[in-house]
Amino acid sequence: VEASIPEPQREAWKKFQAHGFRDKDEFERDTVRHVETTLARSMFNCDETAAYAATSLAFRDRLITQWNRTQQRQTFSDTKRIYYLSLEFLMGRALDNAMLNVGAKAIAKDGLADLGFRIEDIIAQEHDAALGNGGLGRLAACFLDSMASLNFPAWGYGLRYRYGIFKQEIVDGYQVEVPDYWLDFNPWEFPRHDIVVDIQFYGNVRKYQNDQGKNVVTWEGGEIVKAVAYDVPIPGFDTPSTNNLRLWSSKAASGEFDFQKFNSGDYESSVADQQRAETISAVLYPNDNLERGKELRLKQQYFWVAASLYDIVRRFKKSKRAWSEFPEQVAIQLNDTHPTLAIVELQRILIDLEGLEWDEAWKIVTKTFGYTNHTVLPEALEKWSVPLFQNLLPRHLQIIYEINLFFLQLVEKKFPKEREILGRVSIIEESQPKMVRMAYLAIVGSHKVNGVAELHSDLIKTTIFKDFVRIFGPDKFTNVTNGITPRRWLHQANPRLSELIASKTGGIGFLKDLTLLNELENFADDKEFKKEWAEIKYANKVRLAKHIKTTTGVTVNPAALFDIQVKRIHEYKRQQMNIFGVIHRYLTIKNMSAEERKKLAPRVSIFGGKAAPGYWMAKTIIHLVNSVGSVVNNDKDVGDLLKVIFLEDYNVSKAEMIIPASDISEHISTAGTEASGTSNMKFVLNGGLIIGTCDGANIEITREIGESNIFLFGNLAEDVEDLRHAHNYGDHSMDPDLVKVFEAIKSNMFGDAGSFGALVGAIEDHGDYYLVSDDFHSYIQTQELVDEAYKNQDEWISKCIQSVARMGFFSSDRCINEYAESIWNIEPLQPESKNGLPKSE
Ligand code: NBG
Repeated sequence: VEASIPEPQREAWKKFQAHGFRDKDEFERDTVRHVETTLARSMFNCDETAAYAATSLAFRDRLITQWNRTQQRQTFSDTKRIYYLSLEFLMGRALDNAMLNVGAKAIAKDGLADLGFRIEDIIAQEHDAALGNGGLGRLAACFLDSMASLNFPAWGYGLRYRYGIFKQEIVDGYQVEVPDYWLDFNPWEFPRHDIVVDIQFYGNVRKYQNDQGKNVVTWEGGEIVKAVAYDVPIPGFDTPSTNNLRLWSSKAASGEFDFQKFNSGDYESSVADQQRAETISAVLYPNDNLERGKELRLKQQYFWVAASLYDIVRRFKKSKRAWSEFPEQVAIQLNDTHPTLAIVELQRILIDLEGLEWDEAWKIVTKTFGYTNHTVLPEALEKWSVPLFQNLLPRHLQIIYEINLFFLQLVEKKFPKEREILGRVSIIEESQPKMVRMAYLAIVGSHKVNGVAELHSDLIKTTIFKDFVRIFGPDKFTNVTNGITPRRWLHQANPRLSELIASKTGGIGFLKDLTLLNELENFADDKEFKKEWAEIKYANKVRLAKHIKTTTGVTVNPAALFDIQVKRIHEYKRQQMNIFGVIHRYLTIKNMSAEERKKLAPRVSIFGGKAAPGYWMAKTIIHLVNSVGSVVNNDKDVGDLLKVIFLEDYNVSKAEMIIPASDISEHISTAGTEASGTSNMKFVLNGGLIIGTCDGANIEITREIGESNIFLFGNLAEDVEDLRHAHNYGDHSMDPDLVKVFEAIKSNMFGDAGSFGALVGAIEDHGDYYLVSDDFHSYIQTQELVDEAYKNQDEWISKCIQSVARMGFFSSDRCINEYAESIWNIEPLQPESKNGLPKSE
């Protein structure tokens, strides 16, 4: 505001302010200009990469103007903002999304054609921004899209990893990890070299009385690292609102190497400081639903949280409001426990730096934060060792102890006769070494805690957080069922289906109000409509078949049933059960007469997903899938009846191609383990049916689309505990079909049985924790029902249409509106703002 241009001069600015592309001439002019000036190339050396770069820059220019205006609007209106803190943002590609959200894809398509390019080829040049592992990171990306599209004044805060999730290569059937250096050229970020925050680590705490006799605490010494802001514009769909994703990058505080050391010949160590600082934001930890307690990870967390809070507090302080108004201006959502330190950091800022009293500060803190839990798996719940904490963040540890003290006093008062509860709920676990339980800290420091699907939210209340429900009352705990953005996951991924839907629902309004899909119910039996529907599905399958051919060399028949399971590889997600089912199918086919084989529905079983590099069992599953594939796919007896494919390097952009091509997808986690799942929603929205367990959002999907449109099987969450108990103490009689599958594996049918020993052993000898044997029979039976149902294509397509019609609930727009109302207490800021700023086009 201080540097604003005086009124009389503003006309000159307005004349040249950038706006959306008026026509393709304007797009072409800008693109050519970027080729010739920004990229210093010409029409004689403009390849597709250069054309991608120039197109992106042309769009970026437009986005950044809107971004600026949105920020101005937010500053002037001075309303409450929501800050979404996530260690992962799995964004995927940006260009296609920007074109669609800005509404200029047609212009770009024509323009690029004039310049000699096909838009699809240009889009395909972009490297995915893969700053996340799986569902948690992609959810954050969908939320950003929805928050911008709904005009919420929202910021995302994350880390600018130099290496995103590794690229997966399959070599001789095994996963090999290759680093994902994605920043070679990234037109979507703006370095903000003027926004730099000093972040402190290690050092000592000093307590003393100042001249006024007040107790003062300072945190001194240690190491300083700089956090540099990089901004990524997030365009809303069909609105000029363009929000900001701010990613922090680490840099050495000195900025250059130590000349003294350099001159004395110690070149290496002069650079070492710099490198050590830069390591903080160097790499994304590649674990999904697993925590490993590495110091560098805690460093990442504090670095990011401290930089973000500094930024948020600075912005608040500009408004010159009283501190007590902080929660009326600021809502901070913690995406899982990774940013929990933000609670401690805000308390520290308020008491140590701003001089507030503890109670006053704590009231502000707890009103500000909300915490989303994304898992009940014990191995994924974050804990940090107290000695590690003490060394890295001594002041924060003190504050945590204080928070815990007050909290335990409250608990004691409430339940004076229950001594054991104190140990159970203490933020500090009395183990060797002691550990800080981050989820407990997050609960104590937030005003709302939510799960991500109904079953999951019920489970956290009755299991891992049971005591906390008694302490704080049930109202603190709530559910917000996950959602997905229909812009990327329908319109962008499946343009023909989107167009067909638009033709029957009165235009593309359904992309902003997904419940309008309801209209499709009227066409579930419409012959002409169904024909077009089937053609689109077939074309999507042909596209995937081509990809399979070029990447694996295997020919698959697009008329076969495409059965897809793509997600992170994890025992709880049970890809092992899927591949055992495939082996069972293979054995069955081998035993059939030619007559019987004719009656069988041909199937392509498609797998995809990364295993965490240190997760041996998951890697073994990948190896088994590939080994089964190389036997089955080369068996002349089987031919088209069964093909087994492992798709390499599953990521967001591949998901956009894979999901629209599915007939049936698998969401078959052990009941009670998958918090929500979000790809289940994407598959149904794209006209595929699902086979799944009564887990996560499958349950709500069933409620919405109807039991007859989903293939459910398996034990229920409420029975899991008893079954596990029986395995360990009673008998564990194996399913006979599964026994046959194991016999085949042990006969070396798929190569050396020894390499799959652990996989089989986990089920046969080690308690079958994920209940594969218990669910196997109903899984196989249900797959047979799928076969039967698929044979009646007419009915199948009706089921698909009906399902899509009923998926409106699963838009991330609905989800964000629920957060806004029940947790954030925040209103959208319409672009037609009351403050007299020009309404952007
Ligand atoms: C994951 C769950 C998924 C859920 C996503 C998004 C973690 C810790 N949790 O089921 O496993 O869909 O979060 O909520 O990654």
